[in-house]
Amino acid sequence: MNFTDFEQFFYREPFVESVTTGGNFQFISDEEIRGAETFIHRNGVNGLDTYLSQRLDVWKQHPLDIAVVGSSGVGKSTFINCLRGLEAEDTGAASVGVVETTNEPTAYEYPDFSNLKIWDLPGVGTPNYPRSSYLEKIQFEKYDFFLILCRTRFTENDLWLASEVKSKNKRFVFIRTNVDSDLFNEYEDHPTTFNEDEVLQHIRNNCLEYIRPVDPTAEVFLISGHLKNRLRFDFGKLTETLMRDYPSLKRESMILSMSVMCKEVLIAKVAALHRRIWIIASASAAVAVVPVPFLSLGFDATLVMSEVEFYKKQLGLDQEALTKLSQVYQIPMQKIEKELNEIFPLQHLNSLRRFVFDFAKKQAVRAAPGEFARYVPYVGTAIVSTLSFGVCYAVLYKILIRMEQASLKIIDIVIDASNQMIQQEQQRQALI
Ligand SMILES: Nc1nc2c(ncn2[C@@H]2O[C@H](COP(=O)(O)OP(=O)(O)OP(=O)(O)O)[C@@H](O)[C@H]2O)c(=O)[nH]1
Ligand SMILES: [Mg+2]
Repeated sequence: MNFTDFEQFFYREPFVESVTTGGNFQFISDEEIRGAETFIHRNGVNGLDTYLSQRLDVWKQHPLDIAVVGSSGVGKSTFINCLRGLEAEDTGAASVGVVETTNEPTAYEYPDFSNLKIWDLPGVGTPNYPRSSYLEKIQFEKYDFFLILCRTRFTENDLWLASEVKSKNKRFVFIRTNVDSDLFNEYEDHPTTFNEDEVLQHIRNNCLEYIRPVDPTAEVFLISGHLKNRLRFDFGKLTETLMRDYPSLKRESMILSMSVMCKEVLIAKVAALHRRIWIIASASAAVAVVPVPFLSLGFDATLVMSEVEFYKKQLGLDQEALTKLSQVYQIPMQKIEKELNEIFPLQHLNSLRRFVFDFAKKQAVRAAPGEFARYVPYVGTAIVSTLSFGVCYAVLYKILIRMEQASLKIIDIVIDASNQMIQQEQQRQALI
């Protein structure tokens, strides 16, 4: 598809469903419905735009503190860097190495979202951190979630911590790091009978034998903490677990703070971003129903543009994220550009403002407000029937779904590249 064909196709494309969620979004939470209804009841439409725009940023005020715990050398710092999308040598990365040691609790913020902190904590049972004073010393109460890491087997101290966390009704998971090097060693030892799935199952069973007496339902996630392996093993399932079961705003905060690293995170992000669209469309319409002379299109450009830029960043399609990806997985930028051409050409991604305005103008001609009737009960006909609501909704929805497809494509490219890197590494090792 050439560039003009893409544009024609994009503008005419009907509302397609999200690829990752199959369109199965929970549109509006009860809290949000009540909030908007109460506001309109008390104040009418005036000021609704400000009220709703503020709602968009509420997740940033919900701090989340995740604790990463484990004995020295199990790979805590490496794992934290991987979660934050960083390699050991990147600026702001946690120090990693055979002699670097976590001596006291250290917080690592997410590059763009300071509300989410990952804490690198010393393991239990060292001279400075005996069991008797451990919980107090690490300020146990402040953490929302505990990730307990081991490299070979979970120790008595790890299991003690898990039972303490459980008894205080906090959440935890067990993580077994270094499975990449275990697999490699197994391959070296038994090249003729080697079977990756069997080895992984064996490691899993071995860990569960230790864990289950403490918690019969506990799971263990097998991972490699190295960034290039983050699409392998149980990393996706682990991030899914990390995003589940918080009160709604904390959950939104967790989802929007994570870097998009696998399909599981992408699914959660697209659903969370989709839930914001009606808010922006309503805010934009609330401005439009109050007559503003030069806003003939009735379209709150600033709000819409900042949301579209937010999508780009959230779904890992900004220049910085793509460049990083191209470096880590050794994928030439031209390949990324070529693959994205049919979905969302980089040209458009890099000059979104022009693209969005062009799209909004074309969309305004064919807007069909009836499509949005389901929102009438929440914000009223005065808002939903405006051209602004329809245009805004269509623009945001279509761009979100397109970016979702682009992000999925990138994940596929990365999986291929990562498999190739593994094969090359195995061949290189075989020659040594
Ligand atoms: N192959 C492989 N190596 C790993 C993995 N995780 C960590 N390493 C390596 O193990 C070494 C120790 O990792 P760190 O992340 O520094 O371990 P730590 O738990 O932070 O150690 P302390 O700070 O001393 O408690 C480093 O050389 C890492 O590169 C993994 O999943 N796979
Ligand atoms: Mg460390």
